[in-house]
Amino acid sequence: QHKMAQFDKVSQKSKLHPKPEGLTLQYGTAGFRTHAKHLDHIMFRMGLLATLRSKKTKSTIGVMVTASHNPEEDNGVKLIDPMGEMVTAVWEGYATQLANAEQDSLLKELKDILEKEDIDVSEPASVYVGKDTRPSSASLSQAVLDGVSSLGGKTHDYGLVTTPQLHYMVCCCNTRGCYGSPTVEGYYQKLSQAFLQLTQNASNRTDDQKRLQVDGANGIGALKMREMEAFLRSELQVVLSNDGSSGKLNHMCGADYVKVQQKAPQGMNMGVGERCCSFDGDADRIVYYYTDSKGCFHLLDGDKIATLISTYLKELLTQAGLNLQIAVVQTAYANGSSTRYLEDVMKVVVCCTKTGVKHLHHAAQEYDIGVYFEANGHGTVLFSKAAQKQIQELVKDLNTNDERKQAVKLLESTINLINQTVGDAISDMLVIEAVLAIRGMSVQDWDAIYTDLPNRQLKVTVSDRRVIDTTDAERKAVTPEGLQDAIDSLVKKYKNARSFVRPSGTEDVVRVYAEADTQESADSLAHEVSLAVYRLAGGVGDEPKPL
Ligand code: G16
Repeated sequence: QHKMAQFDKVSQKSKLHPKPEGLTLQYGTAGFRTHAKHLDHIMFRMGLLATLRSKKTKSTIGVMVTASHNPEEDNGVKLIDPMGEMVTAVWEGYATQLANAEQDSLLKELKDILEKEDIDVSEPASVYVGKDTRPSSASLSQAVLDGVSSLGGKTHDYGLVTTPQLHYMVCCCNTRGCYGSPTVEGYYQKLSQAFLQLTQNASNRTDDQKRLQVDGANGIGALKMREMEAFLRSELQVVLSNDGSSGKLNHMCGADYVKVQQKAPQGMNMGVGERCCSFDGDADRIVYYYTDSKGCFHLLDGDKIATLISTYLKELLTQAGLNLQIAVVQTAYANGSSTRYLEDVMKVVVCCTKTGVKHLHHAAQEYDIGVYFEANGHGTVLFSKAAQKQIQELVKDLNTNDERKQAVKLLESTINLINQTVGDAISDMLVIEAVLAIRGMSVQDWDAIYTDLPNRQLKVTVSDRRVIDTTDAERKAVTPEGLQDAIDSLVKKYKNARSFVRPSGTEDVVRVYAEADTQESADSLAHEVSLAVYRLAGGVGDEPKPL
């Protein structure tokens, strides 16, 4: 009886969020993402799915309404599993199944998932919901809330939060507060305390050294940075630009723009040599940069961040006498110089996964300490339970005058500062600032650790990007026929060259990456490979032009 009433309610409510007939959407790199006008039914249905997932896991699940780095007109949804991770591949499949069911078969698909997963629909459910600052996010997050309540789930609407903040809340809730307190204030307190503890170990920094220019991408990260500032007690002096008061989200600013264009964002007044960083639209990515006295732009991307953090952690482990294995997880976009440095000089394990934090996160969980970063600045550090326990016990065991004590305490505070649930621009920024302060390094010292190979990223529009299939962590194209051979022979023309192509999972484009010994070569290789994609994979519009 109860079940029937529940299904009736879903059926009634779903009519308020109808699916346009024939529209099919694929679950991409980080969930569904497209123009906001196509997403109302998706949001309602992801509310349903999160409720089922919550009933199944008997835990709180998160739903974040955001399209992160995409243009303001787009939107999207990211689903968060109990410990703050992305949902599993099987549930991605269910997401696609529900998203694409025509209106009259929605209940059938819903019941199918209930049956396959042996879920009792009368179980309680709890879903946390958050949204970014896009104009469309308000009504779309309401659609999520409607979906949850139609299946009898409880919701907590966090309103405007960064994606990593919502991941943090979900993890706090499901660990019953062990990870922290599930409030925005709890997040600021946990991170700022750890940051202040770490920076106590830095000697006499000037105000200039404490100063950091932050480009907020005109998004949620800017709002949250403003809220957090007071907690940092001037140990970090943030100069915020693109704070959303006038400019458009991600337009000529933000981490993706800076990384792909390899230039400073608009709206930032950069002094020579000054340390600057950019967040993306939902503040889960960060890149650093500066311009030198010749006006030359220097980018410190996710690869440089991974190198800085893993060098610091490795040193602390040695000082603390701890035998824990560090690994760095990258993707095909990692600059060849970074991989060489990590393997040959630092001698850490390096592995390569497909694009998408869900893949990197998973790989990083295999090690005592897994540092994972995509070149675009998306990443974090994971400490295994056993590693955390060893560190915490050593802090207690060691005598105050034991010289290992300081290193172990630094490790402990670093664990508290890093958001282990997902890449987090604010948390990563604080870790980087603390590491630079403790080691007395300038952004230039950090940049000098290794020199990037010149590289270029381009986009090609094709009629159906699914014609490109890849293997070997996306480094080789399997289809269309002849494309990989064409790339191989183009790469041979250049020195220290490498190139690959892959369909994007967040935008309707094919991405092309090339690196080589000079910028001219990287640009020319990227262009030639783009032409090969255009010709062999059904390019639309004008042929790609040389840079
Ligand atoms: C998302 C994913 C990232 C991925 C990026 C680009 O980032 O979370 O892991 O690198 O998309 O993916 P693709 O090349 O498939 O379009 P974000 O920050 O937009 O959520």
